[in-house]
Amino acid sequence: MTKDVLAYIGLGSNLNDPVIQVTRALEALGTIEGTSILEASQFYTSPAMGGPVDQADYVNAVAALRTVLSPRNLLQQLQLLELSQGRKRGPRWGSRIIDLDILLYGDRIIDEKDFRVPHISLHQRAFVLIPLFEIAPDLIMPNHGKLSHLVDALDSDELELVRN
Ligand code: ROI
Repeated sequence: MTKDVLAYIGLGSNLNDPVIQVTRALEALGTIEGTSILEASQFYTSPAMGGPVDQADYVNAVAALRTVLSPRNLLQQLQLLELSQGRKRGPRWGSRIIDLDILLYGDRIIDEKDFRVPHISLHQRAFVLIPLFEIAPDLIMPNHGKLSHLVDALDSDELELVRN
C-alpha cells in the first residue's frame, strides 16, 4: 500500500474576482491524481501584507489534502493548476490570479533553494495562520511548534471573513 500524507495548501488571489478564483482552485485541488481534499477553511479577505502597497485586497483560504504524491510532484501539480487558471509570471509579491503554496507536508522538513516546507513565511502571515487554525487548531508544526502559539502572537486584525 502506498503511504499517504496529510498536506496543507495555502490559496490566495487578488485578481479577476478572487472569490471565484479561490473557489475554482479548491475544486481543482480535488482532481489532482492520488489526492483528495479533507477539509477547507472559510474564505478570508485582507489587504496585501508584505508586498507592494498598491495592490487589491486578497482572498485567502487553506485546504487539508491527503495525497500519495511526493512533495515535488505535488508542487508540480499546483504549478500546473496555477498556469491553467491563467497565472502569469509577475514581480515577486505582486498581484496574482491564483497562488497555491504547500504550507506543510506531514511533518517533513524540506530545505532546498527553490522549495521550502514548512513554507518559508508561514509563521508570520495572518492570512495563512488564521485559516489554518480554523481547520487544524491542535496542529503542531515542524520548526514552529504549536500553531495556537503563533496565532496568539499575531497582532494583525486585518483579516475578515468573506461573507457569501
Ligand atoms: N497578502 C495577503 N493578504 N494575502 C496573500 O495571499 C498575499 N500573498 C503575497 C503577498 C504579496 C506577500 N501578500 C499577501 O504573496
